[in-house]
Amino acid sequence: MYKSSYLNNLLENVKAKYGEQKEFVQAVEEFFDSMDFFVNKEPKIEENAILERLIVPERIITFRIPWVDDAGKIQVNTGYRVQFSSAIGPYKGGMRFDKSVNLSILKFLGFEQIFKNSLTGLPMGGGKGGSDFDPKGKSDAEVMRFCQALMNELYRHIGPDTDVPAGDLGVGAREIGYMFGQYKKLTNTFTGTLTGKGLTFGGSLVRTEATGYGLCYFASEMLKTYKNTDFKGKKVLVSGTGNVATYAIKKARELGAIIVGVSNTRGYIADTNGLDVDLILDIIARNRREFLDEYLKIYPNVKTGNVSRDLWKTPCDIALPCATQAEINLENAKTLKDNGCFMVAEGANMPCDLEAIRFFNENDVLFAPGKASNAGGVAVSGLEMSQNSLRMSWSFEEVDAKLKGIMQNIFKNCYETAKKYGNEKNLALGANIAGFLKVYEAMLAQGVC
Ligand code: 2IT
Repeated sequence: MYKSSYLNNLLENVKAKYGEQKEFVQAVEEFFDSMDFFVNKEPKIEENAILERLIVPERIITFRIPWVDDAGKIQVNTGYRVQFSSAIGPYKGGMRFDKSVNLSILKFLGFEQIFKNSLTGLPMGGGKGGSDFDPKGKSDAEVMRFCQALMNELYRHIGPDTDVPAGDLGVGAREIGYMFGQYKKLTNTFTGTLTGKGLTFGGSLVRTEATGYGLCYFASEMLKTYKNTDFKGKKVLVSGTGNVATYAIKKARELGAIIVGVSNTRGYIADTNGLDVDLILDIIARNRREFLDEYLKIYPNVKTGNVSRDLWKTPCDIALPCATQAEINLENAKTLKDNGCFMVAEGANMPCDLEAIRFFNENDVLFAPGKASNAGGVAVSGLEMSQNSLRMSWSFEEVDAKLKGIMQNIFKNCYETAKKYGNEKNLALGANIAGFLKVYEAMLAQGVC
């Protein structure tokens, strides 16, 4: 129950109307947790129905994706693009290909993206899309035909000043390349309509590393500000073996951390003396799926198990959940705290559930919400858009320095906002209010639309 009856009524309506969209409802509730006293201080929010408007996407496109597999059989998937908010810029956000994809997940991701993109300081609205296509076991030719079939419909809804998709789970440089090729063919234009492109056709250096590196830059600011320390000698757990986890592991190690546990969907490995990071990175690059088996062949004595979330039972100083949503529940959160973990920074989108977040904030575990700490990926996407518009490309060092500056600014903005509103340790509060303010002012200025 909130103090604000406006928020209570709204949340009740959201639950009544979208009750079955549990991921979306959690994302809204997590955001409302930060809005309670703020909506009373700012009566214009209610007067202008800002939150009522913000929780309904401007547009949702759902479409059929028919494609032909290698056996000549016709397959049909569902495609989506949730164009959530264009208050501060063209819709911007990734495409996710995974069999779990549904409207609830894409609405939660699109909603988060509004505030995340706002926090980057770049002019990007919020959007998200994807398909229930399962890339596992598909041939390269099948992935290409699927991406082309998807773009045959999506192309009419996107554009460099309208909506700029990128990657997310299951969508990397290969998929972006195929989608870009088809978009270019259908529109007869060569524009920066997708980000995460290959380096030979408009992609930005550091886009691949950006989310994981950005997470570590943000976490470094937390360590410095709250604890007057850094990553050196800290024991770190990282979940996931995807793009975010890979570069988080790499950067954390570079900054002096000891990686004591890693997981994928099949289980985890842990060694409180530190895992062999070079070997981990080498296996991930070659054979992600057999990651645990390969590692265990060489280090048969490390601790292991086939339940991914048991990773969180490993004693650590810092946890970086980088796999996917709902990886850390209340029980995992309590175990982390009991075993000495003092800081959790989200690399994935919403890996901690609402009870876990509330537990961290109430029990003196520093917590960074993904919309702030994983914003590095979309920030470099924004820099890719700038480079495309300028018809220029910046060096690795230039983009990396800009990324670092953006992550430091996001931290500062979240921290100072949290402090201003009475709880300097609550970065979720800071991120939600700071991200919201820019969107809110833009919505007020643009009238009822
Ligand atoms: O969750 C995210 O921020 C992303 N998947 C990146 C989106 C983007 O447009 O680069």
